[in-house]
Amino acid sequence: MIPIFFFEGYQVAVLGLGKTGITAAEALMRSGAEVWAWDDNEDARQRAREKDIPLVDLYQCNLAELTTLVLSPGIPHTFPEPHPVVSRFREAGLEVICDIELLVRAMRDASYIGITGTNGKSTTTALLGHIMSLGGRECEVGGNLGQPVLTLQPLDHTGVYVLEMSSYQLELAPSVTFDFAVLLNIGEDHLDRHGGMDGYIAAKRRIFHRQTKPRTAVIGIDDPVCRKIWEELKAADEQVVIPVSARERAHGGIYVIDGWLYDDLEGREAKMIDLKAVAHLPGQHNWQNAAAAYAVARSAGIPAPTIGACMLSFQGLPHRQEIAGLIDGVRYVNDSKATNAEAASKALGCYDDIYWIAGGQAKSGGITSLGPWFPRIRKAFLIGEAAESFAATLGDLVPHEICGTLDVAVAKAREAALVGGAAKPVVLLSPACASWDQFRNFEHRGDTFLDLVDELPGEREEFDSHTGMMQ
Ligand code: UMA
Repeated sequence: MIPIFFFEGYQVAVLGLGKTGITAAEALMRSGAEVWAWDDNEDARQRAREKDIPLVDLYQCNLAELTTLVLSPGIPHTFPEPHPVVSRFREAGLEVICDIELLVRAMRDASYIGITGTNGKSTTTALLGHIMSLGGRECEVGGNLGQPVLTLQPLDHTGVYVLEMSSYQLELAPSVTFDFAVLLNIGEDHLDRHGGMDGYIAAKRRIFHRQTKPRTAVIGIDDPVCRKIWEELKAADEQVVIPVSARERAHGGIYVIDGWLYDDLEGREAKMIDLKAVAHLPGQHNWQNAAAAYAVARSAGIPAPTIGACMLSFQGLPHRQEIAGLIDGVRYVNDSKATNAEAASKALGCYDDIYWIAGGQAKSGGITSLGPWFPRIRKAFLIGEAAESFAATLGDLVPHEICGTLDVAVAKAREAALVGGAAKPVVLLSPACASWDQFRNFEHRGDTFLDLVDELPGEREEFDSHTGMMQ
């Protein structure tokens, strides 16, 4: 846990007692601060009481002795409107920050790598952490991907924090200047929290805040918003700027063409890694993640062959195109994290003969946007509340069956895949829906799928977790 020495003996307010708030309160208390914690939800307050975290009603308390409110990133502080406690603190001239700000103030000697983007930031963060660790760096990985940063280990000047940064966190950590800052891509997301697209872009752009050379910006140039930011950063010439692309050659950068990663950092194109052989980074979206991770690791001095070996041994993240097994020639893939059509399209684009398990609690727009991928789907097995509406969208275009529950869908998909005659059949759980109609969350849905696959009969083929290939 991070010692927050500068608040020893002082009172500090903490609002929101989810993962971030509980760990912030605990780190502050261990460091000798007097914590005043609050959450609008009584269950959350009860969980805090059980951990002996002192509760103080921050709507009513005397602000005279306070300087700081540590805010959970999920709580609005600007749009759609500031939380009343935030307004109260700001009107009194007090600072409002998140746990990342406490980390960077406490661990001043360490290096920092920040990764943001609308999609792919968790995978890129985990991959970079894997490469930096195996490359011999003392390294701690956390942030938005689920590990609150104040639970990480203290690091000195030899260590590096690899942090996934959400747009919410970027707005609440004014002191952070990343040695390497990665912006992967920008699409529409969280617009209500940022007052529209301009606010969202501005929040993401904060990843490059106060960078000067030799600090480095790594930026995906495959979408128009990031491409424009790249051009602006290049023109301003304040930090080293490295473009990455999963589509086209990028002079002075890292790019992927036909699955091959090319290193052009020194202006001499070199063909480096065959990403098609990396089982846990399938698809063009993952190639962009791999290119960004390579750009940082290579610039940080990790040798290219080490990076290539690390990519092969990367296991991916749970519930994101996670390989659940190879049974009787059928590959089972758990992509339960795909809670909307956009996310499901990434997995559907990776395989040719798909037995697709989809459905749950539908998002607006359903699966109409997935039309281009329909020819890859041999048959769909539909579950949950969305089954009828998905069936209507699939119509005569894709054979489908309403299965109701996941256990029925897995059994039926297996039967169909076994007799379908496809060369490389894949049973893919990529639901394009939230899970809450039948599961606690997407993790519960994915774990249930893994258990069901574990119980399937048949001959399990030896599976090389490094390459994802049958041996
Ligand atoms: N709360 C209030 N009042 C409010 C709103 C919320 O008191 O008006 C309380 C809730 O009752 C709850 C707490 O605030 O107890 C929730 O705080 P939080 O939403 O910040 O959740 P944490 O558990 O602290 O998780 C946060 C990130 N959540 C969000 O940003 C929404 C987690 O990212 C992150 O993994 C975690 O910190 C550790 O760093 C999740 C996420 O969905 C995965 N992120 C978004 C995304 O990826 O798109 C940004």
